[in-house]
Parts: sequence; C-alpha cells; structure tokens
Amino acid sequence: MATDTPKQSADLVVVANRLPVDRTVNPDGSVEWRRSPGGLVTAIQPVMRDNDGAWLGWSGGTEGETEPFVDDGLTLVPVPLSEQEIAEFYEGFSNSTLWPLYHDVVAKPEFHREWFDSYETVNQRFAQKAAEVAAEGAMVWVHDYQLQLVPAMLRALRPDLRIGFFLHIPFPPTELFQQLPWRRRLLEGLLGADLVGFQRPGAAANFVRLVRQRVGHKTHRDTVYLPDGRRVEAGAFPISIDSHGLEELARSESVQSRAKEIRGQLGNPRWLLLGVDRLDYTKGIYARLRAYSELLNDGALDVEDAVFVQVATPSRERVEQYRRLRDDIDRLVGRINGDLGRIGRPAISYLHTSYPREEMAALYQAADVMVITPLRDGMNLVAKEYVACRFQDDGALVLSEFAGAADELRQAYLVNPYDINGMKGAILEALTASPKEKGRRMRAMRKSVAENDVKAWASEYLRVLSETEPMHDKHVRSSERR
Ligand code: GDG
Repeated sequence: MATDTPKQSADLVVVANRLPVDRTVNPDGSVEWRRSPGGLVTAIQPVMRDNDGAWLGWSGGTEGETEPFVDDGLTLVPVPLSEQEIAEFYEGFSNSTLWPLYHDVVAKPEFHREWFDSYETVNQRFAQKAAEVAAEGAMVWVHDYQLQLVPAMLRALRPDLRIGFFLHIPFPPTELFQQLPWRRRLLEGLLGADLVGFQRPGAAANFVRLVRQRVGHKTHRDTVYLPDGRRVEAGAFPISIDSHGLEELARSESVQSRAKEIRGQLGNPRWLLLGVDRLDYTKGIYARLRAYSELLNDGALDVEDAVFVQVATPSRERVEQYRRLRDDIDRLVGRINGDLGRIGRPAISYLHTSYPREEMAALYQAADVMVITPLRDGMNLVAKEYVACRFQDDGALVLSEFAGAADELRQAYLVNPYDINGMKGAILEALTASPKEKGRRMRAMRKSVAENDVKAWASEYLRVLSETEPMHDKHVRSSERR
C-alpha cells in the first residue's frame, strides 16, 4: 500500500538517469517536485506500487544531496550531480561520446579521458545508492546508456540482487563500438546484469558478438557464459506506449475539437503533414524538410493545398552539436518559407517548443500523414503514438527503416532516410493512397500497437528477469552438492 514514508528497502528498484519528476524552486524559495510524465513511469508505476518500488535518478539540477521522498505513491531517491559532472558525465560522455557513436556516428563522437572518469564516478554513485535502497534479493532495473557501468558496480556491492539492464537507444555494430577506448569496461559493466535488454534483436546480437570477440567469454545464441558459472541473457524487448490511454485522449471531445481548430488555423489545407521530434541530429529533420521542399519546388505539391507542421522540442541545448543543428534547421526553414511560401501560406509551420500531451494528441488527430525519418532510432515512440490516435483507421505513416518501430509497423510507408527521392516518393504515395489502402495499413498497425503496449513491455521484461538464475541460488546449490 502507498504511504508517505520513503521505503527504506525496496523489492523493485528502477535506476534511470532522470527521476520522473523535475525539481522547481518557487519564488518564495520553497521546493516543488513536478511530475514529468514519461512512458517509463506510466509503464512501471503499477508494478512499482505492487512491489514496494523505489526510483533512483538525477533531479535535473545541482542542489546537492537530497533525502528520498514519496511522490504519488512512489519512493523517489535523488542522486546528485555537480555542475562539472553535468558537463562531463551527462553532456560530455553520455551525449557527445556515446549518443553519436551508438547512433551510427551520424555526428562525430568525441573521446575525452576526463569525461570517462566522470562517467565512472557518477555510475559508482548510482550503484552505491541502489545498493543502499535495494532489499535482500531485490530486483534492480537499470536504464540506458548513461548507466552502463552500474550493473557490474552494483553486483560487486550486492551479489544477492537480480539485476536487469535495458538500453533505450541502438547498440552499434562491432566495427563502430570498437572505436571506444573504454569498450571493454562498458561491456564488462553490462555483464554485471542477469538480463541485458535491447529494442531490436540485431542490437542483442551485436552485444553478444562483441562480448565474445572483445572479452573472450563463451556465448551461445543470446546467452553469455561467464567463467564464474554465472549466465547473462541478452534479448530484444521493443518498448511501447500507453496505447489505450492515448487513444482515449484522442477520442475526447476537447482533443477532437482542438484538432479541427488546428486545421482551421492552418487555413484548412487539403493535406496536413506532421513531424514531431526532439531537436536531435539523429531524427533526420533536415533531410525530411528538404525532401518536402523539393516536392513543392517540383510542383508535385502546392502550398495552397498542403502544409508541413514540424514540432521540434528543445533538447540538450548546451551541447554544441545541438546548437549548430538548431541554427541549420532555422536557416533551412527560413529559406524554404522565403522561397516557396505565400502570404498566409507558409510551406512549413515550424514550432521550436514543447506542448502538453493533449495538444500532441490533437496534432496527431489533425495530421493526414505523419513523417518520421530518423537516420537511426532505438524505437521512436512518436510513430506508435500517431498510430494509437488514429482510431478512425485513417491517416498514413511514413517511417524510416532505421527506427526500431519499423520492425513492428511493417505497414507504414517505409523509407531510407538518406534517399531524398525515395522519401519524396513515399510521401506522395502516402498522401494519395486510397482510403481503403490507408485503412488496411492503419488497422494492421493499430492492432500491433494496441496488443503490445508499454505495460506488456514492462511485465514481459520483468518476467524474463525474474526467471534468470540468480547467483546466490547457484552458490546455495553448489554448496549443497558438496
Ligand atoms: C529515446 C530513444 C526510444 C516530444 N515532444 C513533446 C513530447 N514528446 C514525447 C513524444 C514521445 C517522446 O517525447 C519522444 O520519444 P521518442 O521515442 O520519439 O524519442 P527519444 O526522446 O529520442 O527517446 C527512442 C525512447 O527513448 C524510448 O525507449 O523510443 O528511440 O531515442 O513520447 O510524444 N511530449 C509532449 N510535448 C512535446 O512537445 N507532451
């Protein structure tokens, strides 16, 4: 049962870079924690409540050591980061080394030894906190690329725990991963887990191959055999969304009327195309907008008929590559609108901002075609969100083959985001397909998203993790045999 007293020892501990709340300081100096509703917390909240759960993560600020507290029935354990650690661990090693490297080096990764030192220090702090919070024999679920050393560090402190790790972003092919001066450390870090989960089967295969080649452990299919007798399982667990909740929101009267209003404000175009992304160079925004502008320039589309709404949510604005990307997109949009727009008819309606969930649902409802063209993406939840909102079985999805979501959303208009002509063709095909064809594709995709929602994802992962063989059982059994 939920209480207001933070759990002293939890049976399920989630360790993620960020807490599911943001710390804000009011003008009178009082501190407030505001829920930042992410898919992860929606997925895990029910299991956390049933299992005396605790969530460990950074608050997003530099306020120093803060005591655990309870928010909406969840015990939250803040892990502090200093200004320098934010620069070196977070903006540096996580977002300027690992992020580009793991996304097919679409930007050049930077390697700095002091960044890795900071990554190690911060990972150790997370491991230490998790070790303090986890009950005897508890399950600890570590998330994402910022915390890849935590599983081994935690196992060293608490061999009784069952440890899972899930990577939300792609895991690169061996040729790219080998560039990392700390490649072996990262692999050994992950091998501290009992179960290492990825979005796609190919990522799990990359990991197992690297472990065999670089660390020299025996492997068979998705299992790694460690010299001490322990086994590590790798596997694909494609993440999803709260599809039922989102569909309900999309069906609501307020969202329906807002969707109509949006179309009206855009001059009731015949076609509304939509892109929604964090402003990130992996999302392929630049090439997508170029492809669209060429369709206008070629005369295949006309600004009197069509408008492209691009929402680009501000992201990692202190990182140089992100600042440069923002300038590049600003310039491109300015040029396209300057060259191709008419009075009251911009070619692209560009919004560098973030919106509440209701507004996102209204945008999804308003759009005839959703265009998602990342150069590489772990999953891409926006694709699934669009599909979940299209309860009338209409609309069309243009989707990059290089997004994890393409494995499940096979009925999307799949594109190679590096192929501008291919993207132009797919956008036109999606726009002009018959309602019957659109309905056929959308129904199939909706079925997949409804059946595989985020709750199914979390419970499947935790089920597999709970079936892994913990080390202490093995010790007990081998001592019994003696
Ligand atoms: C990483 C991986 C993987 C965006 N703008 C607004 C807003 N959003 C929401 C979307 C969606 C989420 O943010 C973005 O998720 P994505 O999956 O598209 O991309 P990443 O942020 O890169 O996420 C990715 C994911 O982790 C999960 O494992 O799929 O591959 O890169 O939910 O709707 N939400 C609101 N306002 C906005 O302006 N409310």
